[in-house]
Amino acid sequence: MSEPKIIEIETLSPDDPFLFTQTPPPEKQSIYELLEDEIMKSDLPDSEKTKKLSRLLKNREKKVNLMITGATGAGKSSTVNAMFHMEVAKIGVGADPETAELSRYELDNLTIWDTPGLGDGAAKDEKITRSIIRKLNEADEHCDPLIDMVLVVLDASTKDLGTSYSLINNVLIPCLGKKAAAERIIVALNQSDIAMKGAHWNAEKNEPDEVLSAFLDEKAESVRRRIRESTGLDLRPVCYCAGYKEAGKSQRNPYNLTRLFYCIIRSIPKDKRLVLADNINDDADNWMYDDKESDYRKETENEFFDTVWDCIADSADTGSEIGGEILGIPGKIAGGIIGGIAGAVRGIFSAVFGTI
Ligand SMILES: Nc1nc2c(ncn2[C@@H]2O[C@H](COP(=O)(O)OP(=O)(O)O)[C@@H](O)[C@H]2O)c(=O)[nH]1
Ligand SMILES: [Mg+2]
Repeated sequence: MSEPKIIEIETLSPDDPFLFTQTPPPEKQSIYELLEDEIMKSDLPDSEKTKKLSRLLKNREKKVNLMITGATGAGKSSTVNAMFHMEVAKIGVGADPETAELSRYELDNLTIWDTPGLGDGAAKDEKITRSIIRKLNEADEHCDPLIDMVLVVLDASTKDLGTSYSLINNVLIPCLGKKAAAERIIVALNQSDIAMKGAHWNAEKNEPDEVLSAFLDEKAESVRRRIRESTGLDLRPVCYCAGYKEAGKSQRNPYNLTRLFYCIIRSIPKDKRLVLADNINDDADNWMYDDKESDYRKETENEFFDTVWDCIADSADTGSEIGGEILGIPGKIAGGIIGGIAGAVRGIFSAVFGTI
């Protein structure tokens, strides 16, 4: 399993002084390498291969920055650990966040900004809020917003969500503006398993029974209403369970992590999504249980296939895709490579998700 390459406490100073790197363990083959292989293996003319490889290389430079925020103990670290190939610090015990500044975790081109929880005192809250606002206003080297999306983790098992509402309604949405907020904020209700104090959770199937499902729907609806009434923005929360694995104790697998991951990839710019494919946690148990409202694993795979196609195809290929005859030879070009690419994407996800 890969480990985060860089772990650092964000100092919010402009010149990032504390960068240190660990030697990464041997890598599994990345999606970029698989795609490179497919392009090389294809019967495309050499000039086409070169064009496609160049596009792929450009795409490989993309970076994704996710911010994860919410109250202390909501399950932010657990969520990141379950979803990605990184062990994010310790899973918190106790209520005291170590620092009032943001922590940064990096794995390849994926950076996660973890904010300490709010609600541990007004002075601390103000400091954290200011750090969040500054980070959300930061631009990357292309003058695009640095933070691609914000995941707000709420604890479904608590009645007191006041601090989280205040964070969403008074900080995140006003800071991003309504349009960007609609696209880039995901509200997620974690700890669905213990939302009714542990009752109505079917441990064998690792899913809520009907009573708990209805309770969670109502909880999600009430969160949605609170945000809409205050900001006019309609965000539909995802109920899930990050699960836990503690040595010597019973283990609980994640639930609906597939749905959450699917929402996350859809919320980040299309040309950056491959970064996530490369860093997804490949423990199949983490992706086995969900509400089956949709086939999230299949949809995720499709989403990535579209992304890959967009990233290496050019206008001639696209023309051939729709027109077929219009461009003649490019039609063949598209056909000659599309199967290999679909296979590579499917291969990655069957390995990660276990089946498909
Ligand atoms: N029952 C249950 N416990 C969870 C879940 N997610 C996290 N936890 C537990 O909640 C506690 C706080 O989690 P942590 O990830 O450190 O929260 P953070 O402070 O938001 O980073 C830990 O003891 C976790 O094991 C979940 O989905 N279900
Ligand atoms: Mg944490």
